[in-house]
Amino acid sequence: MAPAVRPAIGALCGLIAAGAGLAAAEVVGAITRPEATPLLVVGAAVIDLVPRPLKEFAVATFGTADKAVLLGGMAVTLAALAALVGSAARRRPAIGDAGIVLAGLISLVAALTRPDGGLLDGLPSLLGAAVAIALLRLLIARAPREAPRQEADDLAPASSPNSAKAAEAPDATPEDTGGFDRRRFVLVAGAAAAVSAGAGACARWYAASKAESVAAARKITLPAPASPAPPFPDGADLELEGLAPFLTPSTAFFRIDTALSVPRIDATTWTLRIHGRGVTERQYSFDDLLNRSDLMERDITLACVSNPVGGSYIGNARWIGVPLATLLKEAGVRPPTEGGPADQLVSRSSDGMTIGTPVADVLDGRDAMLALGMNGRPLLPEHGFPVRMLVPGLYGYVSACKWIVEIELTTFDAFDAYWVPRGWSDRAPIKTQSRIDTPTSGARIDAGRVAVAGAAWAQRVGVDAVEVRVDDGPWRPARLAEEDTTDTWRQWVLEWEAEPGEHRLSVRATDRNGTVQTEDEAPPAPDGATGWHTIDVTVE
Ligand SMILES: Nc1nc2c(c(=O)[nH]1)N[C@H]1C(S)=C(S)[C@@H](COP(=O)(O)O)O[C@H]1N2
Ligand SMILES: [Mo]
Repeated sequence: MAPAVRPAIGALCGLIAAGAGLAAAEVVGAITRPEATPLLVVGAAVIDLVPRPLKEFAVATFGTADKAVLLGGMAVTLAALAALVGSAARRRPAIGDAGIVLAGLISLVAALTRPDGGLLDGLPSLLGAAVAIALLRLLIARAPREAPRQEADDLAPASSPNSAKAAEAPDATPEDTGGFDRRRFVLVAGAAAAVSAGAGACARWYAASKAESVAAARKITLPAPASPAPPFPDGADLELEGLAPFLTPSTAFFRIDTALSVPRIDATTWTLRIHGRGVTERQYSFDDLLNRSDLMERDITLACVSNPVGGSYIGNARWIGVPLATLLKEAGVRPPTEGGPADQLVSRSSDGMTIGTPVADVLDGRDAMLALGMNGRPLLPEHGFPVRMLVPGLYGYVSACKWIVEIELTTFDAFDAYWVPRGWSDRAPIKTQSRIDTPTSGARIDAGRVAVAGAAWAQRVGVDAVEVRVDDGPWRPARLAEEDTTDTWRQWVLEWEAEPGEHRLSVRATDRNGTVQTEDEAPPAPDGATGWHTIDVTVE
């Protein structure tokens, strides 16, 4: 029997080779495009491919940490596969090559099929795979071999605890063929691991500093908007403990998107192209938009269709932007009712997201905008810097394209936006909803007077009433905070004399048309959750 490498050593070789491959890819990616490195492109492909139920499960279980969970899961899976391939490659080096080629191919295909990708995006995957193959072969060739057990036993009696090989490594066993082999291997493997870790870290650091310099180009001063929003009325924010503030700070604003790494866009080179049916093609730079004389400022509440009843994927901010209707009319867009040939506006982002919005909604007089600012500052990268779209009354996935670079006028018949083939409705107005913020579900509270408070929204129409029900009691009207606009959420509070025991609280809103929020429970898919937010509390 030929001397063999132990499975654990093979697995270690596989791990180091995989790490070195990823590090090499990071180095190449840092120079070409950091978004095109294997973990990110494969992760992005996974996000695009997961079936709706799994995506819903991930959002429901991990919330906005879903991306970290995905990357972590991929790292663990990759490590396990690398160990397997490495240990198989001990006897059959071709298996090692094949495993890495396969991984490289998956990564290559993922990189080249990214909507924002170019041919250069294949480089990190290719070079990473080449480095991993070469290193795995080298490590396996250098790995210490154990003699078949029979021979080893014959040799064993000669070695004593004081012999050189036992002293050099505490876990050395009599099967080792020699200290020299082992030391060489430890050196080579250790060096490979250290160089990979160092190079990977440097590449990451370099990519991040490049992104920072792009962000520095963001030292932009927003001009005073021609149409400012009046300060929101006194009393729109009840300022109660546990109640979400009326205006959501940008850093606390929910973030929902498919971008594994936040696109870093240089505003000085950014352009927006408007084209398609019934328009004269136009192109705008960031300065074109910033210097317009018709900037408007509006408070608009943005909700995600994935928001479960009572959930937190909703926020309210003060946005500054260009009136989208004006911009479109300049390009010749007419509403379908006036003979316009397009009924769908498709916005595209730098990372290839497509979002379809009814042209009629954008042109019906609501404050649809291309937002340049959020809460008095340029947009944060996470929320779409340099420019995003907003259309009051529509869920984010059919209206709020971040990192927007293109607007195409087309029809709903001709084009399905990203989420439509994935099982979500092509039209999705925000449904009337209400939420109890305080007390929280499962809370233990003291008997006596308790402020039950939350928010309600019925965008475009306005909230006219909110009622709270305790156990099987009657619906009691809550006190409404002042209304800012019909496009913002509205706070409410009910003073409740809480008596000891277990209690169940429910809330429902009524809009200005007199329509009561439906009790029927619907999940987020395909077009938004419904039902009454209900919580249980213990009063002591
Ligand atoms: N480019 C891009 N824009 C996007 C998305 C996305 O995945 N990519 N997600 C949309 C969805 S589903 C929502 S709810 C809003 C969320 O905006 P926010 O992250 O700023 O809160 O952005 C929308 N715009
Ligand atoms: Mo969303």
